[in-house]
Amino acid sequence: MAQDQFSLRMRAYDAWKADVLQTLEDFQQWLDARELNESENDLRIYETLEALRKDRLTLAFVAEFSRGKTELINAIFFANYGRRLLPSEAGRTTMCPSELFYDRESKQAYLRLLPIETRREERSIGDYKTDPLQWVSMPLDTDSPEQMAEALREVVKTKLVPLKIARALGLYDESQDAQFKKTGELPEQVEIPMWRHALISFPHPLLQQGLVILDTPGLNALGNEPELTVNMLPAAQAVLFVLAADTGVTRSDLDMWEHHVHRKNTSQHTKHLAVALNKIDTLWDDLKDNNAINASIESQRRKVAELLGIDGKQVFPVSAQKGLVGKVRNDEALLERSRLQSLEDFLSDEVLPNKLEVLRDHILREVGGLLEETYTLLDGRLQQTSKELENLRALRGKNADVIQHLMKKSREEQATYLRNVEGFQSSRRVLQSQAKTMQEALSLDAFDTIINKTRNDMTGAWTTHGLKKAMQSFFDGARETMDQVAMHAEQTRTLIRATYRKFHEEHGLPAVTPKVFSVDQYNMELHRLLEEADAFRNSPVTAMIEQSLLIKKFFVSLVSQARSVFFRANQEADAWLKEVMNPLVQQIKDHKRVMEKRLDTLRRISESRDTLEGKINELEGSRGELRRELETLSRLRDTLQRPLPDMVDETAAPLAVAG
Ligand SMILES: Nc1nc2c(ncn2[C@@H]2O[C@H](COP(=O)(O)OP(=O)(O)OP(=O)(O)O)[C@@H](O)[C@H]2O)c(=O)[nH]1
Ligand SMILES: [Mg+2]
Repeated sequence: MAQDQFSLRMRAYDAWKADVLQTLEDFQQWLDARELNESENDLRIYETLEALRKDRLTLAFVAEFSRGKTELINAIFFANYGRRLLPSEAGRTTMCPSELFYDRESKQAYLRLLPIETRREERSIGDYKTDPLQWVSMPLDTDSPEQMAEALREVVKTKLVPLKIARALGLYDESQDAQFKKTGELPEQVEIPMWRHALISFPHPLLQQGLVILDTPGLNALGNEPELTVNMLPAAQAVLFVLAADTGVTRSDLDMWEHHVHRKNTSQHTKHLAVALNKIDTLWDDLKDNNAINASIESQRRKVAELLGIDGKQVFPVSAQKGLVGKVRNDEALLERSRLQSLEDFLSDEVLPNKLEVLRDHILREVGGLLEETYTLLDGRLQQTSKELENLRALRGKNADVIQHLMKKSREEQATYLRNVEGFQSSRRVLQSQAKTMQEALSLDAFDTIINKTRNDMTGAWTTHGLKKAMQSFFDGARETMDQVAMHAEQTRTLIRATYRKFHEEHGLPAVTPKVFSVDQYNMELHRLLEEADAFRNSPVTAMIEQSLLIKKFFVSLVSQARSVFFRANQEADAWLKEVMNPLVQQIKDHKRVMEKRLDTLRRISESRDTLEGKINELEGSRGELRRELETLSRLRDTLQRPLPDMVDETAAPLAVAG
């Protein structure tokens, strides 16, 4: 059945992750056992392992109200419950954003609800997530779809509150109230959502494998809760925008698409955007033949693509409702007619493999270099050992003079080397002061200074123009900092490069290209936030009169996002500075030891010629050992770089990727 395809691939993806996880753990142990593990490396591997464990695939459903988001989610993912799991019958409007996922930390499946009143606080939803006590929690009984469906009805609940309260929460605005426009009378009571956000955790296999589904409410929620557009949607791997065939593309659909969903010029390399043209069953007509019906569906698809300015391939005509019924009743013909499969194929053929690639790139970026460095180091040791062995073999049958001469030469080499190491120590000090400048520029203190300045600019300047100026100056400040950091990083790298080259050329240490630290990614993220800010300024919601609360909210989520960009840049710079010299330091230590050992060997041979054969045997032994270690390391490297599991062949056992 159609759903199995996505599940199957999700399982293959999960198996791949488990395999990589195991490999990394092996690598970590391997390093530990050989005392090759610097604490920074340890941390890096640990963080990569954590990132793998926490990896999630988020799909967000966005649309105007009543287009069928919730029904689509029910049909694609939860048809196996044999009923509508999430409330999506007529008149059941989703009132708060709902995240469906699996919380490994909790033994009990749950529904957690954040009271709407928290909108008054200056805390982000992300922040509330770390504080379960602020949520109203209800257990979900996974053995009873009825109990679950019943509990999940909470997300459609509303309540009546006095006008003043609705205003204070930023949930009433007369310019949006049709009733007020008609009668000129303000309501006494206003209907508002009961909850601000819902977290739904239960052990569904897909969710257990890391799928997260974000269902959003259609009614103005994107404008009301800036955190959704600033943080949550950009973090999703795929956003599914839903339209309905019976309403076509309305003005408000277009507004939402332009202001919140479709961003031109934004880097969307990790993100997919697809449009579901839902409710095609309303075009089914018993009096028309199939060809005519298909032609009208095709023509709608083309029109939608044109209006939204996207490729027709990104538009998927479907019927969520018939798809759900088809699956529940095992009615293959109906399911096929619903065309749900093509949308599911898109998720499993495009979104999922792309996610895997992104994750693999991340892993290789984090620990791939470490593996290479370790390999280079051991390979360097192997070369040294072979050379040493050759030298010793050449000593067979040589007289005492030759050995004396060799000792003298070795001592001289050692002295030059030690002088260079001293030079190295002083360039290390230069490096440290460079590093300090870099870290200061990226510190959160520096960030807060930029923010405070902007905050002052913004106080009282709640006009669109004032807002534009303040935001522009904030982003200019942030960009300037990043540029400075980039400059320092490049200077630092040049210095390190020169040092590496010196040791390579003068002492034959293996050539290493030092790691690069780039701020490009962070600049890109800041740029995206700036675009987000522009879109927000230009959106119809911002034109509302009562906007200061909203702007404050927007600012809070924008700042928290930018702050996290700075924080990550800071952490990466920090880790980079700690690590970038490690391979060289390690090699210098290694080389020093090799030289000492050589002198020692020569001394012993000069005292007793019997030692020579013993030493040769010893070196042969360690050469064999090194070769074996390099093989192990290659195997680990191969696992990390192994081609993506073949997801095309449906008949292949999905778990075979581990072998
Ligand atoms: N005919 C038809 N009706 C559908 C289809 N999908 C959903 N509906 C109906 O459309 C209405 C809205 O569906 P929902 O899934 O609640 O829509 P939503 O986009 O989640 O709406 P909000 O939660 O209000 O934002 C319900 O009455 C559904 O039964 C479909 O494929 N065909
Ligand atoms: Mg809904």
